[in-house]
Amino acid sequence: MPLTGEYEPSKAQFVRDQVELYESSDGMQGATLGVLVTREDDERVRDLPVVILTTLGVRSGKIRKTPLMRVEHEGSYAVVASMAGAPEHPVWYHNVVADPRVELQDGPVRRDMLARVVTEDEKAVWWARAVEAFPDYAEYQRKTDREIPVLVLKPVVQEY
Ligand code: F42
Repeated sequence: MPLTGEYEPSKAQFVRDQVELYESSDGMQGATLGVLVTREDDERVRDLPVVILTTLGVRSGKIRKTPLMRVEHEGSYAVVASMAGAPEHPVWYHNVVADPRVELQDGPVRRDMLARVVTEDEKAVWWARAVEAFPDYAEYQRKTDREIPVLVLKPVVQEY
């Protein structure tokens, strides 16, 4: 069941713009982030895939939308509350902890999902997948004492 409510765009212009472009182009535009990736002796800018997470504002109850790096494995996704290694969690993380019903848009496909914070071995597996998808996560974790949370999203199975 899709989340309902009034959409409140982010205060951050680049976030608002990317969400707008992503949604208005049905995920065909604004769906990547240009990242300088250095691997062994190869360094180049790669366009890495981005998804849009929709959450319910924990205070406002409004619909909030956040671009995040795409980390997918066999139909499940991880979202990483990295906030570029800032000392505090991003606001969207608190929204999801308060209400795990989220929507995820991956390109043209939007799905209802349930989110769960993962820990220990399960987190280690998803963290490795996340760093593979977006190497900067490793750098972000190195630069902060905050343990960067990882949440796994699984599609909601419609009961009939
Ligand atoms: N951020 C990540 O943490 N991980 C990523 O993988 C990631 C990838 C990414 C790719 C592309 C891109 O353009 C941005 C990317 N970001 C990534 C940044 C991400 O989109 C967010 O900007 C960032 O994580 C910060 O999230 P935030 O939720 O803290 O955003 C702030 C700026 C924000 O939008 N604040 C809103 C505002 O209006 O100030 C409030 C949003 C909100 O949910 N409010 C709550 C409510 O009830 O409505 C109340 C919250 C409260 O406690 O007051």
